[in-house]
Amino acid sequence: MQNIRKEQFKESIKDNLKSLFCVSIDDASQEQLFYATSKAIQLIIINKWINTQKIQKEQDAKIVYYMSMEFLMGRALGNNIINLKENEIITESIKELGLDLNVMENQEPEPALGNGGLGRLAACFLDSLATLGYPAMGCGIRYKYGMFKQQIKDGFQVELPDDWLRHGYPFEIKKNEDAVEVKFGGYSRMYRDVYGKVSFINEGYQGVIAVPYDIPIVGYNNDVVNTLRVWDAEAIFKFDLDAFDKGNYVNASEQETFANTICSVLYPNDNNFVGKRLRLTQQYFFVSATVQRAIKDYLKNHDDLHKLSDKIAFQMNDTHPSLSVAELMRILVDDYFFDWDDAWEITQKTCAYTNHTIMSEALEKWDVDLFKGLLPRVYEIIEEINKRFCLDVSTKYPDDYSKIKNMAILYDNKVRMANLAIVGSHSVNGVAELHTEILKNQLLKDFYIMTPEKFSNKTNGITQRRFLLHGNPLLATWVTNKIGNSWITGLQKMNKLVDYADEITAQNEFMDIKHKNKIRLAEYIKEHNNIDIDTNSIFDVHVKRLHEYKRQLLNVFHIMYLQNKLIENPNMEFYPRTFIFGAKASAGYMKAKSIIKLINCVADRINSDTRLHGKLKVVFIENYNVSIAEIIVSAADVSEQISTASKEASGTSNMKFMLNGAITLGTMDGANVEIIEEVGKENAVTFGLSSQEVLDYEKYGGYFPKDIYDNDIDIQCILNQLINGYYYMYNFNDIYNSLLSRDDYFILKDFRSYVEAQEQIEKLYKNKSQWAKSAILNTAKSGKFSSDRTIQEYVDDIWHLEKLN
Ligand code: 26W
Repeated sequence: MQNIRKEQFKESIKDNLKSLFCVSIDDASQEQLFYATSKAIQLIIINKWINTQKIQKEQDAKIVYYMSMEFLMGRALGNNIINLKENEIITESIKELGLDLNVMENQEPEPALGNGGLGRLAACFLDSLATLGYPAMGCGIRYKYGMFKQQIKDGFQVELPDDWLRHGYPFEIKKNEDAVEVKFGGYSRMYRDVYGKVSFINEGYQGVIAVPYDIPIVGYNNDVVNTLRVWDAEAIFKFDLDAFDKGNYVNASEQETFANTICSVLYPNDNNFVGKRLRLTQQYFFVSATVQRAIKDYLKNHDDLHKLSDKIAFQMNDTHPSLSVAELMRILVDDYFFDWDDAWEITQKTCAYTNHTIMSEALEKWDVDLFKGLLPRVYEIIEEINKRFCLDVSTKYPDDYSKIKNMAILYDNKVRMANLAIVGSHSVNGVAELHTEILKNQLLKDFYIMTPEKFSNKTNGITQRRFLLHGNPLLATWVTNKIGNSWITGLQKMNKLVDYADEITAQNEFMDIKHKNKIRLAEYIKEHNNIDIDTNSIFDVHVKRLHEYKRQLLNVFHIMYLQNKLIENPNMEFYPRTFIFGAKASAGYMKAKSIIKLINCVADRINSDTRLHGKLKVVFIENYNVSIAEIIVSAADVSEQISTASKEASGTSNMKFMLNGAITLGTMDGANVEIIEEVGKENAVTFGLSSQEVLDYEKYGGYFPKDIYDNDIDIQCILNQLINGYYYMYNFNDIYNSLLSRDDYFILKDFRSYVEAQEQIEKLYKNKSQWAKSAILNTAKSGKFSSDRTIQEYVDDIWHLEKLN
């Protein structure tokens, strides 16, 4: 039986090579082999996919639509092979054909349809939903160009387009029959129907066709295949001239340009609102398409939209899909003639919102004129929602205008998307305990006081299938040998490793695997950066988006400090260190780009300074993405999680590092707090101001960085090196000036405490056995941070889904 299946699979690859590329297996390029193999795997997936949809229909199961502008999926081939039950058959067949799976995997373009944490979380959630067997569809945008590719030229970041679809993507399937029309602009006209009832119709609009492409999400070892649906825009005339109202467009090519622009690029902004019309167009485009399609599908098997929330949940991933609230209202009121109050009840029961940031510059507030011009009818709906909500508020708090000021959806000529999402949802959640407390007590305090029942916490998680089973096969096998494989779908089982933490052989094995992973990363660095690094040094890793609040600058200042100390005192006691960075800066974020240049200047200077005898190395890994993350995370000794307390909602790389046995060096921020709670203070190193201290300083206008500078010679030396030509005559006046005038992220304030924490790390690392024990305990105690746990909480408290069976 096994052999027959293997032969079939091998034939399928060969057939694909012929039909797709007209080549035999001997002449095929690696790229063709990747594509043909992926198509063969897709065929196995499709049977399960069709079956999942059949069961879902028969069971009439409730489904969650996870609405997100970003899905940072990473490569699919390897992950699909792992999650499919046919894992062994596939890998053996590939071997028997003489092919190298690793080489093939490296051919896959990474669908990088996300910036960072928010998009990667969405991808982990889809993996967990499928693995737990819950009906779910991820809904987003099929950006033609995903996250830009980063090149470092002369130390500077250069952005190149990521043309991931150029050679086609083997796992997607276009679904023409599920296309819908989305309308922009024009005006809304009131009319009376035959019964005299007032209704509204949108006229003079510009329409585009939203066409979905479906990508399978394979559950682990359970035959469930869910869907990631990404929408593309096509001009109407191209799609079907007769079936749709053509509107009053000027000419056909204008239509096509408009359609092509909508899904052209992913905005590379993370935690920073820019307010561009095209971004709002993207938001409405995918929201409207998703909501329209969901209702049409619901009505295929149901006739009462009053019961919509029994079968559908819309989860809004941050405020980017907040328009779901208004769009659902529009459809119910305008297209299905619902009374406002009924429509509102349905909408609130169906929608739910997750907040991912408290950074004020990240909050979406659209200019009213821009909004009205693009979405006139939706704006009217929002006006009505706002009017009724403000009436509620002023009835409840007649003498307190501050309540309206804070909670109104329309205020100061802006449409406030967070307020729209909160008002229109039955559930609002934060992504870590501390973050949720800050939402309740600070940012969203008035909403919490008014509707406390809406608020809950859902601490983030990550999928162990990608970040251990796929990314770190050596450790995955070791864990399975020790405790069995139940951790793959039940990460709490990792706790059994506690029994091995004190065992010397287990410690040696664990650190040996870490060392092998360090060699794998060192080879990558040699190949890509041409830097030799010492695999016996401490690998201290800081990888995430470049943002001032994430404080890569604090890390660099400490490296400069070490460099100065080592040059001053060559014989000082020092354990060799390799500092590894990876980070993309938003293209327009000048300060972030300066910090990248600084890291590279410091790296060049240190790596070539013979006085340091190779004890200190600094590496900036270009184009940090999911694939390289898997390699980096498994090789890390120290996980840098050093955000200014209160600013990082959760962080999720902290969890990936913990799972892979790295020790957290962090502030008491986001999910770090819970990581430390799980693993114990003695197995992590913390430092810095608390979130309350930061919030208190901010309340009273900050602190005086100049006082710290004046009293600390080491800090003076570092800051002066930024501007005195020390780094190849390149000056960082922007960084220097802003730090000394207003250090918004408390870098100088936390510097000494960070230095001490780093000394503590060195001390701990020198005790090999103690370090190994802590590393094992980090892996052992990572159970809470599986996205399987997070998803189960969303299901129990918010979505109330039933498993497919
Ligand atoms: C409008 C511009 C913009 C773009 C992206 C604003 C905000 C965002 C995201 C919400 C930023 C983001 O990715 N937030 C991260 O979400 C992760 C998942 O919950 C958290 O772990 C991170 O702490 C948070 O920064």
